[in-house]
Amino acid sequence: MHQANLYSALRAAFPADLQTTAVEAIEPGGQSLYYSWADLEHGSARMANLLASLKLPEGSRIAVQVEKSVEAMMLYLATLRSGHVFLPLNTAYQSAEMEYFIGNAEPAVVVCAPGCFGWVSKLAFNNGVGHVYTLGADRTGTLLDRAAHHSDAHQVLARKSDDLAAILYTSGTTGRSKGAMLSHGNLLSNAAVLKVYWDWQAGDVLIHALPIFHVHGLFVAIHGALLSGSPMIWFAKFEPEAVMARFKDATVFMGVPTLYVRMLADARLDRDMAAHMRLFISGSAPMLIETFRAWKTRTGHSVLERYGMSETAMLTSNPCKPDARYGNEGERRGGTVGFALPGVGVRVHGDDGQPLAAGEIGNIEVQGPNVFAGYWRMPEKTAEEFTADGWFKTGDVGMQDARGYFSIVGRSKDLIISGGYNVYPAEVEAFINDLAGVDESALIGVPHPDFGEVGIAVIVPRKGAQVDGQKILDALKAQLANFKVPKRCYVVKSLPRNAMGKVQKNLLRDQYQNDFS
Ligand code: MLC
Ligand code: AMP
Repeated sequence: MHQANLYSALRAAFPADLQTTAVEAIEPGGQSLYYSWADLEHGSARMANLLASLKLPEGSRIAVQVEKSVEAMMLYLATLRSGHVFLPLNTAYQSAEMEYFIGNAEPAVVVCAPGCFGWVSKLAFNNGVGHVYTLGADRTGTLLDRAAHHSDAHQVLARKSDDLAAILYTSGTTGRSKGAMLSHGNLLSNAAVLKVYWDWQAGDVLIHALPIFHVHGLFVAIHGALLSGSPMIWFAKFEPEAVMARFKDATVFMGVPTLYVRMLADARLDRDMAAHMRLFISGSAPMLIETFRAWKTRTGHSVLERYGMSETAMLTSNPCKPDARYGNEGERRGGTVGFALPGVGVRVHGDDGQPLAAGEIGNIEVQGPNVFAGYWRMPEKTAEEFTADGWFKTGDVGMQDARGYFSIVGRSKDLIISGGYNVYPAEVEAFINDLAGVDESALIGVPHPDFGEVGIAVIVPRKGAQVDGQKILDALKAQLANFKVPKRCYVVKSLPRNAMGKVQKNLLRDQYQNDFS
């Protein structure tokens, strides 16, 4: 049953000549480092053999908080092939956040950046983790040292379709983060659908400039390229100028809207520069129609916007080209997220659970082979997020027009999406409320020209306490991932509340909506 292991499916798509380039990694100084398909196969085999030598129970969690590198991708592939569960963690997470993830997921192995070994290993060993390795962006660290002693041949472990491949932590509206459990079958079905829908071809070259600890960079981008045997041009960090300079050698680019906004800010972006490109894809956050139009005017390309989430991978997509099979004429409509992907059920229901007609706004619910198996060790939370007839409640609010295009118009979950990263107000507010002198707080999302949306904090001090907004921000910076830290903090006498006593965040959002305009 090898075929159900996602790695086997990816491996089967590698080109016949394994010595050709699979990844051109752009080093910090600008020089290129080339990895062949054989390097991916053998490098991941060595790491898989290292994991096998630890004699871990099948399905052990391998938690990874490292800078982006091709070796980090190999570690993901090694985890798949050895039948364990990959648990990627944002490099911005600090110790309180890491402690929660490690305590909750109970990984058998933690891999961290060499510079973080001191505090991460302490946390890990205190939580019963047996093995801690390091992996640096410059290919240093104990993971590669140890893996080098192992064979570069490895028999991929047989997996069933519903065996777990990865856990992605995603915060909840209340309480702590939940680990979305994704199976080999979830990920492979989604990758296979996107391969056809986005018309991946041998000859495509993907510019990979996203982080690899979330769905977009880890699954959508990497699976897309590997499953079509397409090489990648690999940037550890997004730099607009360096990325645009490689459009001439590439065909596909994926980014969150902020990346497009930043490239548009460069006056050199024009049709000539983008002439070799076939497809620009955006997702993870809404792309403003102004950005969509500006990109079309400057480059001649209509960005293909798609919609997905950690629990489900990709759900809807604008078309890549006209395709009668899917009943579309190929038009990519700005401001929409396109059609339900083949095999994926997407519906809009009212709060009463009844289906809504075209054009009516309601809750987006989904179903399909891509939908996750549930939240790690949280059966009650999992049950709450599904309807009685088995559809997953996305927490997104939207509509479907008469032609079948879906649009996301809001969220029923209290969530801010900033530069493509999710910020859960409840989590940040809990940290703020614990600070000295704070009585209560509200974190709200407001429009921002670069990040699309950013969080700002509105806080009420305790009676008689002197609270300084900047000091609050400094204190948060020391405890929270940087993208969760509010961009501004306002101290007020009270928060607006409705008759039920609930904070009226909509009024606060109205009040501060032009803060960054
Ligand atoms: C960085 N900062 C952010 C931020 N990124 N603040 C808010 N939101 C963000 N996204 C902070 C920095 O710490 C810094 O703070 C200040 O803002 C300026 O940072 P910068 O130098 O401009 O940031 P940079 O390093 O260039 O990163 C920006 C970015 C990055 C847009 C390249 O955020 C990014 O890679 N975003 C992509 C996220 C992503 O891949 N999402 C996919 C999720 S999957 P200070 O205080 O230090 O100055 C998903 C499902 C799906 O959602 O459908 O795909
Ligand atoms: P995450 O939990 O990080 O996977 O984020 C998933 C959420 O990102 C979704 O529930 C949506 O709210 C949002 N999202 C993803 N893609 C889009 C898009 N194209 N437009 C609007 N929102 C999006």
